[in-house]
Amino acid sequence: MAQDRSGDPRDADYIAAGNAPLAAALDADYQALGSQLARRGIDIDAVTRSAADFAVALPSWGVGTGGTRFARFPGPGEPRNVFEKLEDCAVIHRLTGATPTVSLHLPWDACEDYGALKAHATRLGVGFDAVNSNTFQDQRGQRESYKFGSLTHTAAAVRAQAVEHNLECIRIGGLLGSKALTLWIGDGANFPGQQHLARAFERYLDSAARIYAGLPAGWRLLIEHKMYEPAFYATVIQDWGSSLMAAQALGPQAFCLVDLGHHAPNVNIEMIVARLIHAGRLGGFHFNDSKYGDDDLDAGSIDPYRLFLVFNELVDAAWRQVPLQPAHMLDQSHNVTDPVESLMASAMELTRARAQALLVDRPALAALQEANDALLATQALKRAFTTDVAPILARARVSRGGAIDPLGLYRRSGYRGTCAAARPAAAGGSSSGIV
Ligand code: LRH
Ligand code: MN
Repeated sequence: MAQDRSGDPRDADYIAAGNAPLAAALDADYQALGSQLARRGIDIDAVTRSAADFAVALPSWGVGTGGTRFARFPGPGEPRNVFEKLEDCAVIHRLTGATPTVSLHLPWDACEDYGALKAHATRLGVGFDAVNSNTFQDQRGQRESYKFGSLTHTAAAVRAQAVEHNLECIRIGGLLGSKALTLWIGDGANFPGQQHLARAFERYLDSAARIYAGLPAGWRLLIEHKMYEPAFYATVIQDWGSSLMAAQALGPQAFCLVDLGHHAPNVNIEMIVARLIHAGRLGGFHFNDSKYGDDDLDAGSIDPYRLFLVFNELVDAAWRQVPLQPAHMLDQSHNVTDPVESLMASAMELTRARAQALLVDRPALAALQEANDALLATQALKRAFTTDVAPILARARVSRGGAIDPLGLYRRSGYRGTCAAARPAAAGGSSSGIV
């Protein structure tokens, strides 16, 4: 019978005690899946080791309750500052074993002492992935407004301010051990004629080159495209083509970041991934899911087959020995769920999609593709996607000191309640805005 006492979900003994009652069933399921996969010529332990090595970065802005332009309904025990955000991220990593780093957003996560922040993270057992700049909001006391853009604004003073902010993000990231800057700007136009489409792109390239010049050796600039919002007619970096052109113009440290929610419905995102891999410019992902727009829903919650097909392209490239090190990051907004639970579920969905992609019989698929055997070729993918890899995922988590049932153990731990007591809610109830 699962342990029912509450405890610290980051505590190894608490996790082990929570796993104990579930271990025998996991062993039986793992053995059964192992013999099934062996009949398919697949070594289950090899897949489990690879699943255990998979890591995805957490969005610091994702551990607080998100909102829409209509409303935000804060949940209990919200993190009130970046230190508390890291504590929640550490819970997710301890229970899943798959989220060792956090992607910060500046100035949302600005603090007095980044040395203290780094020490806090080290104590919690987490590190830092890409830092995100923010020139899509005006901060209190800011000299120049970003109302009509930032890096592509017609006024040099505004562009200079935006460049300076990005260079400051690189400096802060350097203090924390980050090795990448994610550059997403909302610059664009709401009406035809409002902006000169070519000159705006030229201003982008000029400003981005000034940021690129500030990149330390070994750093990457991750250019994030987005079809629309906040601009509703034209966005300067609107699609993967604009992003790729910019990366190629800037230099070898510039790459393209694919946020799954930044495309028109039905766009073939795995095809975009294949093209960016071909161009040698696939720098990373913001994983989430969506049904209509940039909904920032939990990864794999709407279209898990699409997520599988994206990882199928990544695993296929690795099989073809294409050098590839994309930064895997989540970028979600949790409006109606406990953010810790959603981020754990999403980290597990990514690990699942990738583990399933590892089950594809690639030599057989290649032969079917060469033979134009469309039916058996697509069946080869479906067979992998429809394999229940849950025992592999659980065993991979345990091998990382994680939980067999992260969501169950998290709920039994009473962590959210503990946070609600320790973090009295800021006054002011539901406000608009995503974070
Ligand atoms: C833009 C975006 C970007 C972040 C923001 C929080 O929609 O995906 O990656 O800066 O969300
Ligand atoms: Mn994003």
